[in-house]
Amino acid sequence: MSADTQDATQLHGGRLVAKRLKAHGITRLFTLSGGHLFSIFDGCREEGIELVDVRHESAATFAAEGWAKVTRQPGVAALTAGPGVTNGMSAIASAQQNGSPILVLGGRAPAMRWGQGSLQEIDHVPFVRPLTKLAATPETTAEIPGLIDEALVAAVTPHSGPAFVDFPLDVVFSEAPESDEGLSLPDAAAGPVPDVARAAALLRDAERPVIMAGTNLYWGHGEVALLALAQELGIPVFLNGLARGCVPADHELFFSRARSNGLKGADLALVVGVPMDFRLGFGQSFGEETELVVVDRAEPSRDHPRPVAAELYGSIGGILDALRTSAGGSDTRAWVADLRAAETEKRQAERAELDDDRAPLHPMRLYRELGELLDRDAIVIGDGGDFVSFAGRVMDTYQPGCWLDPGPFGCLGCGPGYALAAKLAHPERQVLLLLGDGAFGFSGMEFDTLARHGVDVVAVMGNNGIWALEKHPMEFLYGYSVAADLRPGTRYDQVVEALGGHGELVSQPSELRPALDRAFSAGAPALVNVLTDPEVVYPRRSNLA
Ligand SMILES: Cc1ncc(C[n+]2csc(CCOP(=O)(O)OP(=O)(O)O)c2C)c(N)n1
Ligand SMILES: [Mg+2]
Repeated sequence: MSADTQDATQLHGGRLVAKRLKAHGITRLFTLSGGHLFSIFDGCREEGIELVDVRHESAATFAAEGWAKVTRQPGVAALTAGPGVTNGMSAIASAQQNGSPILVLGGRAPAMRWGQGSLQEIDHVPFVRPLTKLAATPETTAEIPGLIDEALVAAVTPHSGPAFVDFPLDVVFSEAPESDEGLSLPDAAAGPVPDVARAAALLRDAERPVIMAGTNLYWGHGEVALLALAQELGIPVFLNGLARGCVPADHELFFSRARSNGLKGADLALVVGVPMDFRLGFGQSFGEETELVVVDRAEPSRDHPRPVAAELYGSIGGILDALRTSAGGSDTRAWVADLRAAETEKRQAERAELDDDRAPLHPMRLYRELGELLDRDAIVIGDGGDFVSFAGRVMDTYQPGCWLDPGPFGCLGCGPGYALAAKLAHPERQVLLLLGDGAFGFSGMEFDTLARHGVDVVAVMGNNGIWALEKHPMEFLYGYSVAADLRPGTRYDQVVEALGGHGELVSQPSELRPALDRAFSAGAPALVNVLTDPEVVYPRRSNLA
């Protein structure tokens, strides 16, 4: 041992964890208790990192993901050994598919007894590794600070995603010298800017260009460059995932309803930060003749499902800026006007549903009234089936990080964790959680968490008494449905009241606005339980492939 290390203060492993988290600006740890985590809790207490304790590890991990989604900083969860970690698996997979930078800390049975059958002993690393960018276990206490740094660097390096470190009980309860040195995290907006000449030439020749951008635009902080490019060249923009809000919904170049006209009719599409997965029809959402220029933070993890004309990987902002300064382009005004006409026509066609006066309510009626009372910076979270599909279609987003859905992994139950984190990160903003009655069952107990921590999220439930997104398709395919019904009219509002929140029941359209106003000023987490019509079928082509 050198003289230096002998002189350094000895700290226990949990404190070493907390010191590195703090050094990277982490202020909160989402968790659920377990003895394996006590030294990490103690370290966080000493370092001033707030513990936010929830009712299920899935919620802790979704909260870490939600934190990342609304702050673009890594979110951190601590899960106890064995079942704590296995309970977090769905949320880890979700973070992987959303590219969300999170760090999951696991407890772990003691190394000195490994293999002898300690309580909650299981090797997490082999089953967590396929879902993470790094999964590791320190063998000594002294390795802890370096491993925390490596894990955070892995989580934020493009493509960003989850990282996992578990801590054997004996290793994390022992002491090692404090170390102040460490890695710094890469700048999420930085990266190489490859030669854009070919893509710029394609863009210059395009008469009907479009931009289709998704989640990695947001992770790569590319929104300013995207808007500048779109405005300078007059390119219509379509957004999905976390990119929603990167161009405000009321911008003259933003379109949503006219998506198929735009993507099918384009001669050139800039596909920015979004994989051509099922959400883009595996590439078939674009026209057969549409040439594709792909821009992303890093090479894709899967092959593109159709040929692309150019691929540019690196700093999304840098690449879009380079395209803006070197491309130039043709006059797109007629193309933009065509799309605007289609957009306006489709929005007008929604009017009847938005004004629908039926009871139980049409979900679209609810979205009209919600749209009227939300601020531009409100954070809206969707957790449910058809209820959320309707919202995704009609709710407008004006700022980045204001629309959180489960993403391609589609895991029900993510919402309360996301909402908890969103409101903690932005206490001054409205946080609206849209919940299906089915979705509520996965993490409804988190209303207890919200109440205990004084986190005033407003949840609005579309309570149709069914798993609509499954029931209607099954009836369509088989002529009947099974395993698709819930109890009609369940008083989830009373459940929330019993947990310390505010509850409202809405069964008539006229009751909606007053109930929403009371919920937003309740001074407690609230659930507005809106009875919605189970006969309303979401117009869906396919939900499986
Ligand atoms: C964890 C998980 N289990 C099951 C599903 C399949 N699933 C997708 S949507 C849905 C129905 C959701 O019902 P609800 O939340 O009541 O919303 P509704 O469709 O009725 O509006 C189901 C079961 C899923 N996506 N995630
Ligand atoms: Mg339902």
